[in-house]
Amino acid sequence: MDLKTFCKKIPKIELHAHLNGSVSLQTLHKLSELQSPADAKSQIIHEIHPSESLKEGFKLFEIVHSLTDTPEAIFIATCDVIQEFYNDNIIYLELRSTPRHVEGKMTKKEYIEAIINAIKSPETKRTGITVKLLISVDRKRGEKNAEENIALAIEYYEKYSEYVVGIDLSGDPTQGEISINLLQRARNVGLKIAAHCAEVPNEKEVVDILNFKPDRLGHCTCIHPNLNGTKQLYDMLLKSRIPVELCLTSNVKCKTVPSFSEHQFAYLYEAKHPICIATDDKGVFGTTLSEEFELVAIHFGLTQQNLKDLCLSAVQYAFTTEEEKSQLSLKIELFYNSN
Ligand code: 6MZ
Repeated sequence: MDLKTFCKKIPKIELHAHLNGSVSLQTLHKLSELQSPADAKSQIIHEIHPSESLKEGFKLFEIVHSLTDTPEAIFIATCDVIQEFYNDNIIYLELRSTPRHVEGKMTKKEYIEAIINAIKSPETKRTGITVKLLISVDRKRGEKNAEENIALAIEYYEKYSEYVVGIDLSGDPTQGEISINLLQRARNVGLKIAAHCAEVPNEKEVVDILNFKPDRLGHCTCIHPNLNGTKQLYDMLLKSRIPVELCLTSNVKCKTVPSFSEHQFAYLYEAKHPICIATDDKGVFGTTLSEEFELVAIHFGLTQQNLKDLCLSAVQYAFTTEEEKSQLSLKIELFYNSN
């Protein structure tokens, strides 16, 4: 079996996928048809092509947001994203999303419920994929907004702990600032914490995040063993043993990493630090998890066995029960035994 086919066929675990960043062009077209002529964004959609910089990526999120501004649109977008991950042989998916209030159209609660309804829908159940939700806090929107999202995450975790499992701290890394300690409230009730970390250089924030000890970290692009001033952060990261979600295409397209071969995957993998491979925003950056697996195999010489180990270790970092982890591991083992 060639590498591409193999990477597609492995049962995979996706732990870092932003809902709106994952919406495909096909779904955006579908959503634009739902809008009234006055709102129609079809013109804009023709201009969408995978982002080539961090700034462009964040502009694209705004365009996607303008099309996912009702509970109906969020429901459709979530169903489609889940189906696309399923078609790429993802067996366990953690989606993360920032609840939005759109005046006259959608409340934050309706936003969250639309996602949960999509996860619970018969279409999703039929696939057999397991889907969980992390509620995101956008660093740009300030502490009051963060507290509101944390309160909602706690409320929905108490009602739907089967689906709502964690909080994600994200948003444009060049804008705003949120104290990670705000998330302690969520952690106290049992929600897991995933925090974007060092996507751009920010030593003080990285130290605060590492001291907080989130359950997982996103990116850690600017914690490099050989760059001036970051060696100490790198040692701190390695000592923490906190799993890092790595998104190669996203980082290279955002130009926070110069090339695939220089990606932080190389030295974190070499150091045997816990890592997993993820897409980040498969729509906005034009990728799939299979392609991300292919990239690590090509650029870092990983064997089929190494790819299996990556899948199995991702299971261990998932925000789910031990029982579910055993079932996921079994599916991966079964695939390897029969291929
Ligand atoms: C930081 C990111 C991100 O929440 O509307 N987001 N935050 N770094 C990244 N790397 C490129 N990619 C996406 O999905 C889109 C939102 O996810 C966050 C941003 O806040 C973006 O607006 P949702 O579903």
